Amino acid sequence: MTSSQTLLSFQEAGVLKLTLNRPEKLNSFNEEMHLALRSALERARDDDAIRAVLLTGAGRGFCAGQDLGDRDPRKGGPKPDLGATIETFYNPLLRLIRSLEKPIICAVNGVAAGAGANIAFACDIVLAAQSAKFIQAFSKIGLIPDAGGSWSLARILGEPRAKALTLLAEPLPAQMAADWGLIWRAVADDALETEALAIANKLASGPTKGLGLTKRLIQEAATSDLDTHLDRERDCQREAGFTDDYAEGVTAFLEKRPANFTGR
Ligand code: LHQ
Repeated sequence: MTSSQTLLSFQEAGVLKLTLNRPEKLNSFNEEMHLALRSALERARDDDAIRAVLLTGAGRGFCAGQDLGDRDPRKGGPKPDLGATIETFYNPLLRLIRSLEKPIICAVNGVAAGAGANIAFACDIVLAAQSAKFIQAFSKIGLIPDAGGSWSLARILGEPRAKALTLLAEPLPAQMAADWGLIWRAVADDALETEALAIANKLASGPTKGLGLTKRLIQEAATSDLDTHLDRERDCQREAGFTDDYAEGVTAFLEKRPANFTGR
């Protein structure tokens, strides 16, 4: 199933596989790809049959951030309002990724630069091919790390590494990204697709409500105190306990058989 030439979309067994598809531009974002990705994620949010999303890139790159050819300064004209681009495209995308109550698996198949790297870091489980690298390319063109990068890098890595990565814009190899806790795993290039799909399939046949609430709680932890968070755990556990999947999980355990979760 293809929704746009710039984004390949394929749905099977509860997994929505999305492939950024501008390989000749290392899958950098133009408006069309932004809109296609946003509407695909909105569909994932609204369609109960979709229980996990797998995001990857076509060709040798994952995503090189914004298409820099879109605003060629050599053409003259007024200076662009990049804040408007962030407000219109990147911030809604990041909010969709983070608020989707279904797991998003990201398979970083090659270089991830600028917003491309930070979109990957916003996903829930990130696998990268050993040959992939992450580049905070922003400082090379006089910009600041966007797509949530200045937030996520500071939180995950702490100031020293976050500052060096963003100020120097040196490539971070996939294995080091894994060693630093920025991603889940670096895997052999030829194993990436299979391993990412296996994780997506596993999560798509999991207890979707409980997984979604888990994602939300882990994210909220960054900005809440323990007391508040204990209350949130109580509320979310109550919600999880009302699901059919909880009853099925316990029944399956007692009957010594694999659970058959339906996502309800
Ligand atoms: C590209 C791009 C690209 C267009 C490779 N655009 N063509 C938000 C708000 C508003 C505005 C600004 O930005 C943002 C957020 C951002 O993401 S800012 C950061 C934007 N991204 C970058 O600065 C990265 C630019 N790309 C690179 O530095 C390199 O291409 C990397 C390091 C990613 C890969 O290097 P190589 O493996 O050597 O590949 P390459 O440079 O030869 O690229 C291959 C082709 O892809 C090439 O086209 P060509 O026609 O010459 O074969 C590039 O021009 C094109 N391409 N990135 N972002």
